[in-house]
Amino acid sequence: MALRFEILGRFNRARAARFTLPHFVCQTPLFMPVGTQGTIKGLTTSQLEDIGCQIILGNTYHLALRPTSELIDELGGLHKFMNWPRALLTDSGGFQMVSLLHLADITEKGVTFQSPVDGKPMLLTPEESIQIQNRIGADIIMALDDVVKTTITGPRIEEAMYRTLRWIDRCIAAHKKPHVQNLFGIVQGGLDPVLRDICVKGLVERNLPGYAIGGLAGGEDKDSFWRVVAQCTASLPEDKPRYVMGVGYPLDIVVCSALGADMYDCVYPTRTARFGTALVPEGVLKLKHKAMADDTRPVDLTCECMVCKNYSRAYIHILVTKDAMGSQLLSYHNLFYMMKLSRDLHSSIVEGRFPEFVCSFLQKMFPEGD
Ligand code: PRF
Ligand code: ZN
Repeated sequence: MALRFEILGRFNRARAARFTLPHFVCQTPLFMPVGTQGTIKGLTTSQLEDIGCQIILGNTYHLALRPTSELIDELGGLHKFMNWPRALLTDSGGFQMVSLLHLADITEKGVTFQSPVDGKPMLLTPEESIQIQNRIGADIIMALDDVVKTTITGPRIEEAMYRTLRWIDRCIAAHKKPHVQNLFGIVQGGLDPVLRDICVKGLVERNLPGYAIGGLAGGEDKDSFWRVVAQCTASLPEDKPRYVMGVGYPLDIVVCSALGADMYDCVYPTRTARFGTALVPEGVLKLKHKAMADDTRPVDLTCECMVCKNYSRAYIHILVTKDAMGSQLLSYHNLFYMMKLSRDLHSSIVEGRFPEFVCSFLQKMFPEGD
């Protein structure tokens, strides 16, 4: 195992930990920004370090197509290639293919899809996904899973869960670098508590260094989503990290952390920035709105980030439709907000004031009389 996970504090089910990975010592709960082609759109790696980013997520699928995993390997791995000294996690690729290309087809062998580069049919097997991720060299690599939308029902959910369990053994067998890279398994099973339970038990038997809860944040209602998280965290091992995949709304991160989850990733903060939306304690602020045109205040009056210290809403309002700098500044602010949220969760749990933090978070987001 190439990680250490030491719990520093708890509040009921919530935990704060020191999470030691080969390239960085992280504090949990933590949020991972998503970088597709080896970059977080709009930010340099030194800016990511400045805002306190500890670990970023890269997508196997994108990196394998361009610049190719062989080239990344030749250049000394993704850390070196993208000039990022801290921790990295790569996702296995299946989910991206299924969600991006509707042409993807899943069989027992793996995921077949048409290459967006030349249109040729390609097959991503569990073995290949791991081989590619071994070449890329991230601190955490993800098993190839069979992901189905939580909004569908019927035997497909069960098939995908059992296939994910069969594939985990192929992933484990293919993994050549367990001493430097941590392979996480992914719990599937839709919204069915019986299937989720079978999947958790099956993965825990394999004694992996960490576990992810997959298949969520795909359009199901909040009650179902939070219930699956609560059920899985209740039966996953206490002393291993738990990662809820694809989750990135601040409120969901607060709720899932209260339920005992430790890690999150999402394109939301950077994607929404490109549409002119800032994350603020009150919820969101739409910088394209007419009212911003003559608003001389910073994006968030309480934010300590470089953008809020130096620029007005009026300035960003102009930029947002005219220049890439607009979305760059908003991405910087939004990721700063996510990093601060992670730090606040960690310190409030360690210092025994998690309930006060959650109350004040909710009061700002849902003020009385609104
Ligand atoms: N599996 C993988 N990546 C993912 C997910 C998943 O279930 C999600 C949740 N929908 C986001 N990213 N491999
Ligand atoms: Zn700011």
